[in-house]
Amino acid sequence: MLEPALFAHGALEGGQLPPDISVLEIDRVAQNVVKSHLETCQYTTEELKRLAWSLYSPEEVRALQSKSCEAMWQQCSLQISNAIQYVVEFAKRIDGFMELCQNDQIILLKAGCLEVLLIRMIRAFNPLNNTVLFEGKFGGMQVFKSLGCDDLIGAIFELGRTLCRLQLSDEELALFTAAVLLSPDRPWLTESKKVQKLQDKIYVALQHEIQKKHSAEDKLSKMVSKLPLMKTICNLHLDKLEFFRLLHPETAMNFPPLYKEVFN
Ligand code: CLR
Repeated sequence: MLEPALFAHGALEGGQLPPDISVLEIDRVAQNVVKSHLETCQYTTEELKRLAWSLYSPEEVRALQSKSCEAMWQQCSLQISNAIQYVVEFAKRIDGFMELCQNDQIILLKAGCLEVLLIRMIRAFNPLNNTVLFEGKFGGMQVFKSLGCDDLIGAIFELGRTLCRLQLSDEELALFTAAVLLSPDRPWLTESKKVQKLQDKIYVALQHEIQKKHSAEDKLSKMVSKLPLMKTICNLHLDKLEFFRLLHPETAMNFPPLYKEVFN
């Protein structure tokens, strides 16, 4: 997804709604998406605030760094797989998602769930010390050294930092992740028009939400401008996974089923 079609014809300028969408409907969409997000975000804001104090000690960092590449990949894929389960649950609770054909549901989840995780990551990312939540504690980029993917990790942390600067609220996060999930331009969708309609409403709701505090055009375009970096990260992840599979086929075979299913 690059520019949502809505921006192209200026339907959103000046706070106007497209003629076929009512304020009531937009409120309903926003409420549903925000509720779904809060019910499935894995960690509450309070939990994360408490956890921010538990950092990996230098000894623990050293221990993680001296793990084998295979063991660390296994651990990361398990964490990612757990987090994906929550994204799947989020998708299912978004009005309209379950009404799409099963084929399209799977396509949207497979294509979008890492992007959603990367956006969700900002809740569990501390830009003050450049750390992220991993297995219950916060750690910096060094923690992931044994993966042998410094470029990928570097890109993920860079994204974390730039997204944090936008200071997204949980409402904005909820609507942005829903919009990313419901991208009508994913390859092989059979009912992309239906997906487009759902995404349009979500973007209007997001616009509406941002306008409560900021000039919406500005913040929304900044959010949308991070999508290419996310796509790059997703492709880099697939490259690394493919390479890892070649080197360590037995370990890759034992990755969590959900992780394998989404990224096969
Ligand atoms: C993202 C937000 C979710 C909870 C969550 C679970 C697993 C975390 C992930 C967050 C952020 C990125 C993360 C991941 C586990 C491993 C991965 C820390 C916090 C790092 C960047 C390593 C990536 C390794 C590659 C091989 C993909 O709600």
